[in-house]
Amino acid sequence: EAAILATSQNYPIVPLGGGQAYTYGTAGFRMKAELLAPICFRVGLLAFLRSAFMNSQTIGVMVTASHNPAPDNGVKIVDPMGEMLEQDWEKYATALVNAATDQELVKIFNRIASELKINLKLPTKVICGRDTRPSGPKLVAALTDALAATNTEFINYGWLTTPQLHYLVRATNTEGNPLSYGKVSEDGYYEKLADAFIRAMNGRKINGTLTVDCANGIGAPKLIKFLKSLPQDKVNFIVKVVNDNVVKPDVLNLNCGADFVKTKQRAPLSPEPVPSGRSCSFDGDADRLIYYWTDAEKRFSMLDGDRISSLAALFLGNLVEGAGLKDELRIGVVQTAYANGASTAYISQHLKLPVICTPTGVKHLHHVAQNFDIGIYFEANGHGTVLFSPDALSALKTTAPQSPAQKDCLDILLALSDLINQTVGDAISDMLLVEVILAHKGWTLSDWAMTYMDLPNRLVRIEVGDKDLFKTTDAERRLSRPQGAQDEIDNEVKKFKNARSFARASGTENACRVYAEAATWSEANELAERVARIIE
Ligand code: NG1
Ligand code: ZN
Repeated sequence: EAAILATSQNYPIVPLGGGQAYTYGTAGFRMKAELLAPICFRVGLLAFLRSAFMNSQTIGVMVTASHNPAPDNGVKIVDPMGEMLEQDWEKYATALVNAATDQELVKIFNRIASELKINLKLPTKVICGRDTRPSGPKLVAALTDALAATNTEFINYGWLTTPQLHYLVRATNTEGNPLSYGKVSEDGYYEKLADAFIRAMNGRKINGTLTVDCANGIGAPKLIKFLKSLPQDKVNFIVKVVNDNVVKPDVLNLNCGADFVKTKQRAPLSPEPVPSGRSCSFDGDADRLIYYWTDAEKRFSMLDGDRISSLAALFLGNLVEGAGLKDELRIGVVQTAYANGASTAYISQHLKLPVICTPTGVKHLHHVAQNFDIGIYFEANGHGTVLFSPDALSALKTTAPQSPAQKDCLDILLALSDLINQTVGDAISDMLLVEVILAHKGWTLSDWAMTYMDLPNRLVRIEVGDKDLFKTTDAERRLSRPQGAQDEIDNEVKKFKNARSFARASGTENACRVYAEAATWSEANELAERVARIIE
């Protein structure tokens, strides 16, 4: 306690003006990096409490601002199984960070400990990673000070992608037990992926070169390490890594990366695209993935999170059928309201798989996906993964194949359960999944895009006086407040064919978002503008 009080003096919290408080949002705490050191110190205290509360299990802390501009940074906590911090604890994070003085901080710290009956004498352990932002080391230093003040064992892994940190947290907590997630090292992560990738390929060949835009972020050096660890005699995977400048801080996420490609609906400004070449983009911490190509006429086509999700659903559904487990394993897909309506129709009507819609933010999707034996979830922005339940894993391991074809399906499914990150969306792992599927199907990106036609759509960001006036129901698809607004939206939607539109307050920015889709581009635009006028 004395140590906390003494160290805390070095990290005075900067009050936000206008009665505003810091909040632990969808992505933890995220803002201009200058404000973050005291927040990281306090998040360190919370990580200590969480580790003690979880009976000395290891907790992770990731320092990153993902796809946001280089001057931003952020910090978030990873739970023992590699999942995001349990939602119930977000309020404790918010309470600690908003304590106005050092004394109040200690008071809140003690109040949380006694409220949750946490034994503060237990040994505790925290591991951390950070992206390539230059502000990272100072923020990790603040975290280190908090962990020293609480006598917490601490490993700083330095540069990691976000999903690598999630991997390491789970691997640490399952080390030496039958559910071991892999070796507790960065190399262990590459070994696990490389081995699973080769098994999942099952002798198939990959066509052509894949160009990977790493957003000038952490994905670049990590992807290069992975490729070095991949035995080239076992799989012919030719990758060209571009936008890999992690030395010049201001180019991070600048005119490149998954968020740029998805929101601007265009290829990165550089390099010049190879006509009809296969490309994909990671975001700044390598947890999002978007595929695309530009044809000889310079027409751009994109395959986003909804496309990855429906591709995975198609392939996994066929494998489960081929493995003879169709009646045993429940496959389902989880999306948000931003998923293109054509993808929802394709999955539910053509693939005949259940689709569930949840509020925005991967933690919501993740939890719902866990209710399936094979739960596929992606946000349209390219963040997502596929979860295999313990029942699914044991069925795959214990089913005795009656034919070589059935054995192949079982082997490939098991390989995919190792290849696909089970903790969080992972651009490297998801990219390998897509490459496996395309190789098995012998598909180009345009073959993949032909599975269905996306509905034209438009997303608009609207500055509003107070976004908290906007409340939603039905997984954010309808407004319950302000009163009457939803009736007005319904009234506009009615006037268009195949149309859908909704408005909600952003969870990460001080703004509202309006989404609209319709049968044609001009109608989607027109509908978005009309609904935007209702919101303004
Ligand atoms: P908000 O700002 O709540 O719409 C955005 C993205 C989400 C999610 C979070 C966290 C859209 C429309 N929204 O949320 O998908 O990724 O950021 O990064 O893309
Ligand atoms: Zn990210």
